[in-house]
Amino acid sequence: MGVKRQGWEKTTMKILVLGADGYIGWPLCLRLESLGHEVHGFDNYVRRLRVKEVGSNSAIPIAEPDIRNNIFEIRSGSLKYLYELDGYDAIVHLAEQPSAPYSMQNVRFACETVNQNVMGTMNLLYLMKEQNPDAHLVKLGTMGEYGTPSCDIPEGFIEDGPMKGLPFPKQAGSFYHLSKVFDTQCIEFACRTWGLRSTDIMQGIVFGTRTKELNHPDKMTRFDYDQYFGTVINRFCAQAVAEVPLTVYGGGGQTRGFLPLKDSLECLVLAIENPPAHGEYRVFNQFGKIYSVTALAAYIERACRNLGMMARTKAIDNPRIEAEMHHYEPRCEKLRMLGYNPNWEIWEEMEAIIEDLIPYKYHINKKVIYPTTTWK
Ligand code: USQ
Repeated sequence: MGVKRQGWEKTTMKILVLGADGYIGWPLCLRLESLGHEVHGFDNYVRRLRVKEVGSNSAIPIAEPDIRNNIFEIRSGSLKYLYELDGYDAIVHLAEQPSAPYSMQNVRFACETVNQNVMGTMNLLYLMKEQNPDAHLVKLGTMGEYGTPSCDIPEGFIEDGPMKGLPFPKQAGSFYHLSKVFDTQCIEFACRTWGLRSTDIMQGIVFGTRTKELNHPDKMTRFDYDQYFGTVINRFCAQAVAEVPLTVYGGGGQTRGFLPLKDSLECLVLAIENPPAHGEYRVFNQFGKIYSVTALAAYIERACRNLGMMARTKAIDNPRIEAEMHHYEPRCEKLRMLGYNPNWEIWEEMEAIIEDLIPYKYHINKKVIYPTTTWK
């Protein structure tokens, strides 16, 4: 079967997805396979354990690994035991501990996050150097690496002046985000020194339940809403469905870039199918639209009204140390140049999530929603 899209000459690619059981990894595997690529998945299933350990669950039930494996096979194991990288065109690295609050609980969780994330990336870089230096590493970083500086945020590199071309300074807001800053430094170093090639994706906050491949109960991807693994839009949707107040932290002026899950897949596919040159380290800022937390809460209220429901908002003390009123002008041009065009309305996306959660209303554990971990 031949597929041929803009800028990409091969008919199929051989792609390894690390973190294939995750919120993004699972639907990404299904998407890449549906595009005709040869896809191999790898995961150690630690996310499932961590969510259970914090007393939570995926609001939308997900298939057990053996059932998932009948749909798409995921090899089980830890990144450090990954040994065979030969022959892959692209390696997508999503296999990290993704939660800022989880990393901020205490020294144990901070070290666990930094250790696993950074060591995983370093092991992978060495393996690529030894076995497959031509492969394209697509690495999931985060917009949170940049923090919230008072100037506009370029895509990875300073664009003008005497420091033009140097990496843009990072000012992460948690040990989790810092682990990604160090990943970034390692990857840039590996490209500069060993001639590897990579796209480092500075992704914003992903939300949503739907992609076109998630069309059967056994194919659903996880949906977390607890204080650690839920992110703000998904949490607010679950809170509205569970009829608890929306947890706006502090002043609510915190502003971030967001994109639906379907756009995250589209952007990752664009990066994979349009690889950088050998030895190139490139950075994509990956988000669709920018909102403040207060604006999101207002949109959730609107989405609920459209569905005949009511959402209430409750400002609570901010458990994090972060700017609550700040400049936020990050650029996102490279993916737009490859064809990404965010074409959705936020309240419609929220309505879809809420509709998908309503059947599982009594599955949502209200006890794991309120934040107890603080940055103080
Ligand atoms: N927030 C609330 N109420 C909540 C949850 C969050 O007001 O109930 C606020 C937070 O204080 C923060 C903002 O919403 O200002 C975003 O918080 P989040 O938990 O949705 O996102 P964050 O901790 O930044 O991390 C998430 C993912 C992470 C990814 C990052 C992208 O967990 O893996 O790297 O989003 S970004 O935020 O662009 O760095």
